[in-house]
Amino acid sequence: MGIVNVTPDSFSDGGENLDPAAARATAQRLIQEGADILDIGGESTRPGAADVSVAEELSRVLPLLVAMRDTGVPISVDTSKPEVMHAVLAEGASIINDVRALQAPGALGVVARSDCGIVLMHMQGSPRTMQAKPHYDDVVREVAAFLQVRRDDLLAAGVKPTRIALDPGFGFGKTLAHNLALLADLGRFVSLGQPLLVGLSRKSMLGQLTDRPVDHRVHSSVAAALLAVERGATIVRVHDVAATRDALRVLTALRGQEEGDS
Ligand code: HH2
Repeated sequence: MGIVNVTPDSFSDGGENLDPAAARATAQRLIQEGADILDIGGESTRPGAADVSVAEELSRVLPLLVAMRDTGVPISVDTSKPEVMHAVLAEGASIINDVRALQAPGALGVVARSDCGIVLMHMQGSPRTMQAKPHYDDVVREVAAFLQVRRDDLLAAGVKPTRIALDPGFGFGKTLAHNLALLADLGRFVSLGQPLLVGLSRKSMLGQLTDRPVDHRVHSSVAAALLAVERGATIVRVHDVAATRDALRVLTALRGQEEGDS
């Protein structure tokens, strides 16, 4: 899943795609590099990010969605607002990726009435405050329990399980230790029975581990994506599609070899 943030303030690509032609060029490049899905975001969720109105978010997301919807690559929209969900689904989005797991009033109903794919992500707190003092007694158990409840709420609303992917939400109300515990125990999330999406690309935990600024985290991001897929992730949400693709080709070849051996 290749990331295109049409925002002034995203932590990694903020401001790069505000011009519609630049946004299209980024999206086309990610497709050429091998993205299977494009994830378009119009609201930054980095720690401390400002709120964005429905009208503003739609004015950022819709032109790119309309430009890219006939490329054959499914478009995911990263949003938490039911009004935005409704509008982008009407304009051809295939997936709603919600870092707030459809907790906004009305959001669950909007996706349940459509046939879109859904990503439910875990976050502790809200972007404004989430990194202030994250606390868990058992991060893996609590995050898995939350995702299971949200998944079951969708099933109760009549959504088929094949439409739902889960995401532990790396960096969303989590310390480095929490993030590492989640990555080490990714199998617990796989055992919930849904495809697993993991987003570690260029995130601050990689900065903490490597002491590198955000534009020098490609190598650590590729390593993180590879480790996530090895532990069962089915979708990796990344900025650096070409580099991630190459790494995953090596893993795929190795898996093919191992299957041939057994
Ligand atoms: N991370 C970000 C945004 N959306 N969605 C899912 N499902 N999982 C994630 O880990 C995730 C996400 C944050 O990264 P980015 O979009 O690069 O930055 P920003 O939120 O500042 O736009």
